[in-house]
Amino acid sequence: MMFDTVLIANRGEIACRVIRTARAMGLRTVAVYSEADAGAAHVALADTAVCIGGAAPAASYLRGDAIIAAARATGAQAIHPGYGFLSENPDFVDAVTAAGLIFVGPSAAAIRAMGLKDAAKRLMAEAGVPVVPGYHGADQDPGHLEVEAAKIGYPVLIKAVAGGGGKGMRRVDDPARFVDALESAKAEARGAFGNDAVLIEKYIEQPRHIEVQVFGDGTRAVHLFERDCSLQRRHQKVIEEAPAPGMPEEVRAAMGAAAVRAAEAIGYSGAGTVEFIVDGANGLRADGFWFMEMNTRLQVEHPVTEAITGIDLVEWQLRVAGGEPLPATQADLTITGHAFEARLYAEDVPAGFLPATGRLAHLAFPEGCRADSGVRSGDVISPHYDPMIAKVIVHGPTRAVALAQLARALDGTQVAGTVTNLAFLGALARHPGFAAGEVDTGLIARDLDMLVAEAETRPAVIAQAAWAALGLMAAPGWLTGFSLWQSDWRSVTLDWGDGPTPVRARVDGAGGAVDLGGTDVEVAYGPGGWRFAGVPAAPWVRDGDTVTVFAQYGRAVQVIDPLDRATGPAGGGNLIEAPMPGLVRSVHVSAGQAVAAGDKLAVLEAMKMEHALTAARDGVVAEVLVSAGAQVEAGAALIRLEDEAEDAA
Ligand code: MV4
Repeated sequence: MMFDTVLIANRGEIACRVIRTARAMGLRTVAVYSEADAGAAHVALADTAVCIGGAAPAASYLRGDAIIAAARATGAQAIHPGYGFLSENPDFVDAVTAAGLIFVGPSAAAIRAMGLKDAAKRLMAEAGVPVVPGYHGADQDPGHLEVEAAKIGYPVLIKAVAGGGGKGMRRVDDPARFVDALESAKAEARGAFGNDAVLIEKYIEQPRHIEVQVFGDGTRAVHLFERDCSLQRRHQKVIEEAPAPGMPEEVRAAMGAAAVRAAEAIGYSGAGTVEFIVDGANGLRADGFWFMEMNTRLQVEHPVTEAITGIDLVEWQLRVAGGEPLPATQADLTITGHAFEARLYAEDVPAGFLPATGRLAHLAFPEGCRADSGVRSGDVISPHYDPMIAKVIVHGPTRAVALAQLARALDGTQVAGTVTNLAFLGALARHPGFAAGEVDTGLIARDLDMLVAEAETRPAVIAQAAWAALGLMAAPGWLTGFSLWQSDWRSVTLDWGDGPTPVRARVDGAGGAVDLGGTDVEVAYGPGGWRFAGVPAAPWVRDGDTVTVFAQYGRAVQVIDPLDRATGPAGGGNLIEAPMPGLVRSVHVSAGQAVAAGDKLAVLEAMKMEHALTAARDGVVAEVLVSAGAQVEAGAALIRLEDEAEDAA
């Protein structure tokens, strides 16, 4: 190899993933990190690490100079960019090369050639790669573009040449709307890319996003088959698979050959992806796919290709960057089975997929899947970067088996401490249309409501949370719940999404029941441990006042501290209520008495503990509603303070 040390200019799961392969190849690894990532997994994984700046990407991961300086300082002879950040920045490639270092990826020229959609399409057309019928010329006069659109035939798509990921795109069905749509697309492109040039394409009605993995050595290239990434939401890929469902062999061969021609046309070196748009209207056809764009980097979803080919693409990247020829011929490469990847994000799906943050109190993945993650239990999901938690990858002998493995892997994935899109991924993995191979880019949008609907938390799950909150999950000792006179009822206030709810649990040695207020859940301890409503207890964790039961993709149940309730003014701020059922041990005030915030008003005995109920604010006692010795229910009013206005009068 031409180098023995590689610097990974990235963070999160891809940095960890690259470090693992580099280390397995006997290379020394250098991580770079922002101040916000000082405790991150990739820093711990590398042999050495260098802080390159502040949390914002522009202050760290996008600072090419700091990254190159870090390489020099640590003796790294090569830099792997991962994806995103500087991975497709030709000026960075030039700077790396000028510094006498090796960029693990394509040449700056290849990146530039694919950087603008119009030039890329012209180049591909010359190389005999099918491109979407349309106009991608230099003449941007609106009148000329309108004529071109009419020649193409409506509906057409106006696209920003500097665009990507659906930005600066406008569909036009009615010729009368063309000029408006053109202006709007150009305005968006100016704003987003500082370049308002557009191209026009025939609109492909039922598009499927099928991309071909290619690998070149600068002269020749091979393809490693296709990935179907049609399951997207707002141009964000959610679940990817390889190979594409319903792909006939001759179409696979035609797309693969076209992708190889594309790569060889630009002297491509390293891992790349040729993205096609495919007409999914009536089966995949050799005349129904067209070049969209070429991604000159290793992509997020590369693991599904690794699964079906058995190739480690990062190993190939490092070997070819180190001067080796292509590690395989096309004849060497075959497809085995089927693979899926699901992208697990910290995001609030019901709130519209808003990015979420939080500290991961717990993160664990089941057997039977590959989980590429950049965070561990205890890590914080940073608000500065993409809130990806992990990629869950499965590989099976057939698509049906792989999909069942994906569903099972998602069921067994345990995340506590932040909201995630896990339930959404699970719903997709069990979506009947998806299972039937009807992957089209509109699937998620069409069935969004069903996919984001949150199932009610099962009573057995809440009951287990109550049992855990009360500290009863250990194997029952013979004294547990033992009581001479009556069943040992214990109370706890829980909130599983419907607001604070008082819950009571009766413990009778190796069994009992939980009263959820209207629903009773039978509890029993047997050889397999606790069962709730006959269902074995699910794995669970407690983190502070949150119990997370890993059932139904994870249900977080808040344990409401009764004292918070007592001091939190209830009933408009005048009533002090019993936070749970109990015995009034003593009352310390009388009507008309002035009290200050924090003064002890009464003592309630409950759950074998004495709870002092204190005034939440200064005020005057209006009425004492109970006396010592009284048994009270949760929520019973004990003391009423006068309205603050009355006091002021
Ligand atoms: C198209 C198209 C229909 N016809 N081009 C979306 C982002 C970029 N990758 C290209 N995209 C599209 N280009 C023509 N001529 C429909 C889309 C499209 C899409 C394509 C693949 C997967 C998901 C998509 C979601 C919306 C639009």
